[in-house]
Amino acid sequence: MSVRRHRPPIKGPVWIIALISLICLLLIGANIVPPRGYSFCYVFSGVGCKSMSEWLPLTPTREYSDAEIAARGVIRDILQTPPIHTETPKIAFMFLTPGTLPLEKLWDKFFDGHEGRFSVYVHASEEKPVHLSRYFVNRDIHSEKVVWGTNSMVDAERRLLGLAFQDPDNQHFVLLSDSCIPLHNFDYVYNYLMDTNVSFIDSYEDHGPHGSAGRYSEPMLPEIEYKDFKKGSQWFTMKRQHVMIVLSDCLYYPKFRLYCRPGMEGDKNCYSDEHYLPTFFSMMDPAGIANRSVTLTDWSERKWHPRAYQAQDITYELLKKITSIDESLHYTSDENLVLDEPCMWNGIKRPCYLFARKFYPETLDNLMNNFSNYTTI
Ligand SMILES: *[C@@H]1O[C@H](CO)[C@@H](O)[C@H](O)[C@H]1NC(C)=O
Ligand SMILES: *[C@@H]1O[C@H](CO)[C@@H](O)[C@H](O)[C@H]1NC(C)=O
Ligand SMILES: *[C@@H]1O[C@H](CO)[C@@H](O)[C@H](O)[C@H]1NC(C)=O
Ligand SMILES: CC(=O)N[C@H]1CO[C@H](CO)[C@@H](O)[C@@H]1O
Repeated sequence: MSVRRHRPPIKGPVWIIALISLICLLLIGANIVPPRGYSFCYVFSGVGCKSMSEWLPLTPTREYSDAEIAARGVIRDILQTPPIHTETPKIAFMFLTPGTLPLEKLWDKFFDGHEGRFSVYVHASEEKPVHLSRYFVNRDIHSEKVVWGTNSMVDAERRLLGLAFQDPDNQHFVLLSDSCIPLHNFDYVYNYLMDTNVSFIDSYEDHGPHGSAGRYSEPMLPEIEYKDFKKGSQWFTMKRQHVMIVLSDCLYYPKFRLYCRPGMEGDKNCYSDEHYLPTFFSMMDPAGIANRSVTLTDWSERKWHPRAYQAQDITYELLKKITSIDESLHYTSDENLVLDEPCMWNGIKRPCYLFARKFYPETLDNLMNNFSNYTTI
């Protein structure tokens, strides 16, 4: 079931990046000075937008702006470019944390013996972490303050992606927090993520007050329509092509930056970490995402914060239960509707979760002692 193939290195991505940079510059220019009537299509083709639009396969339901046509064209091309497989494909594990990672020793155990197949990045937003594991030493990236619920969260995610993207061996990218634990052993996680074509990005419709009804606002138009606005957990895994389209997005993210934030229009609170990626990917590559997260967050208590596990909760039964869940539940705020879907992986039903949160620091010893037992369930 392996999808790894070896191709000679090609110059394609260099061109793509150059093209993206050019288009970003043009888009920034287009946004500063709205140049109605002057289209940058001429810059490229000299033949005008009419012939340009002839080769666009999409039939838009409305007329796209120049910036959208450009963005969609670039994104389509990136998605159609086959991934370049390197000799040593790696998974980038990107940790978003205030400071020292309390469960680092558990992750050390998880990584042990798998050198060369992963890389670690730590974004510590409050204080410089103390590292106990050799896999984490010198892996702190430049970081900035992260205020919960604001765009600084998405900025930090993009900063991690941008840095991890520098290593061409990184083929899949995983976002984790300081309270996340691995639920399976390294080989299981590696194969689950690498032997599939999708990104595990959560995306679903919630028409309630904590979904589009309460959080969408009209200035997002025309690029983001009400029907496009999706919700999902921020804890994603992403394949390399998807990272490329996120890093090159200089049209849709600015809309969220401006119009999806706490205190919008007086009483609206929008949290872009729960909406930007779910919306962006459901618009740009709906079939390329799994519409579910592989990180378990237990919302079953339906409180403002998810359930957090303490030392006495860590039993064989609990770990067995969460590692075997094979249906994903989405709790919406739309009359408390719960959406229940089987977790599919390459067309077969499999356990949903590779990671789980939130685990208090005090759970470390129990998890360490039981790691080799529960990860082989
Ligand atoms: C992934 O996509 C490629 C072509 O895009 C296809 O040949 C391959 O079978 C796919 N792999 C899986 C596991 O779906
Ligand atoms: C994810 O949901 C979209 C609809 O929003 C659907 O088109 C797509 O097929 C789904 N992806 C998978 C892998 O099921
Ligand atoms: C893990 O622990 C449970 C409970 O003690 C035991 O029943 C099970 O056989 C163990 N599994 C492995 C793989 O060691
Ligand atoms: C199932 C299992 O192995 N449980 C053990 C988990 O770790 C604690 C100590 O940290 C042991 O007491 C349990 O027996």
